Amino acid sequence: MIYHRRPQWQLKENTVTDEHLFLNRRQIIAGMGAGAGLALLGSGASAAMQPESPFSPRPARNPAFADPARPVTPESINSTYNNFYEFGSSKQIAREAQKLSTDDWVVSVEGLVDKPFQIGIEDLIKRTGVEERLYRHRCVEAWSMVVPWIGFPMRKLVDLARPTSGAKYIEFATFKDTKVAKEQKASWYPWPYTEGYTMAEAQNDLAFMVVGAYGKVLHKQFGAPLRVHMPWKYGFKSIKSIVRVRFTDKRPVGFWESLQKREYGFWANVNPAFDHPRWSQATERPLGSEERIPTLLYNGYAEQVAGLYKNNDQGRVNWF
Ligand SMILES: Nc1nc2c(c(=O)[nH]1)N[C@H]1C(S)=C(S)[C@@H](COP(=O)(O)O)O[C@H]1N2
Ligand SMILES: [Mo]
Repeated sequence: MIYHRRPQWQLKENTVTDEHLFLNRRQIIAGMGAGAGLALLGSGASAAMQPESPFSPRPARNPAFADPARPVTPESINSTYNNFYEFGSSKQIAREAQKLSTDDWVVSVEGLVDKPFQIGIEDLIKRTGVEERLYRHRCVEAWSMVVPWIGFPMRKLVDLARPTSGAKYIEFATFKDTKVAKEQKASWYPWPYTEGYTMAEAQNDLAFMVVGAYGKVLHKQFGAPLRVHMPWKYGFKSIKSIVRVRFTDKRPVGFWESLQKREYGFWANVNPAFDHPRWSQATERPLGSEERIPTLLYNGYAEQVAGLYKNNDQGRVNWF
């Protein structure tokens, strides 16, 4: 393992997150939408603060993924600033997301596998075990965060599923239930949300299945009870609230890719040198901070993942 090496891009101390900046941000948001904005954010925050069951014992932190070289984003910030379009297109969906019931959650494993099967989330966790990892997350909208996730390597899910030799890609799908997620009534979106990766990406050490954060069961707004985190890819690749895993020989077309493939390509690897048509990707704003910091190639994970793409056309690897 080489991950213990101190990253050379260790950032300056003045990027440290400060709670009072969060208060400023709340005031700014409240100012934008008059009273309604404040009420919405306030109620979202209180819903988000409902105590979630702690993992006990608290899973051990994997030392290979313990140094994100940036401060961990306070839970109070990133549990009230989310992208989860099923529940609305604003960032304040935490309250609405509480409608999701994660009881008796079953994940279906399908496609090019020895034998398709369904597995309950608790069974799944028993089979894989869990650990804590600190990961950076970079949204294509140019904000970022650091989260102490709890979960297991995606490779363990692949091993459990036993894909056939014909499987070239893995595809995940989010739940679809218009009674729970009102935005899924909007027919111009290709619901359910889906995302896919190559088998090599899925089996990379960094590819992570998430079931918790901050020592607790995953908040609903974070994508409970099971989501992906691919820390070297833009955030939209990290699909939430998964009900289906499918192995296939055809490259899957994700939710955002099918809407706008010029903006949200299959690879979507973080690359400060390639701008999104609407946002520069050169810098980012860590949540809770007003400062912009440089964005790093592969979100700083080049050492672990650059080898996956050596045969890609490097000029286009970012988006296509
Ligand atoms: N099902 C689903 N998964 C999703 C999204 C979504 O809208 N629906 N948004 C994506 C985007 S754009 C980002 S940046 C991250 C945000 O994760 P967070 O809200 O936990 O910060 O989730 C990703 N996964
Ligand atoms: Mo995103």
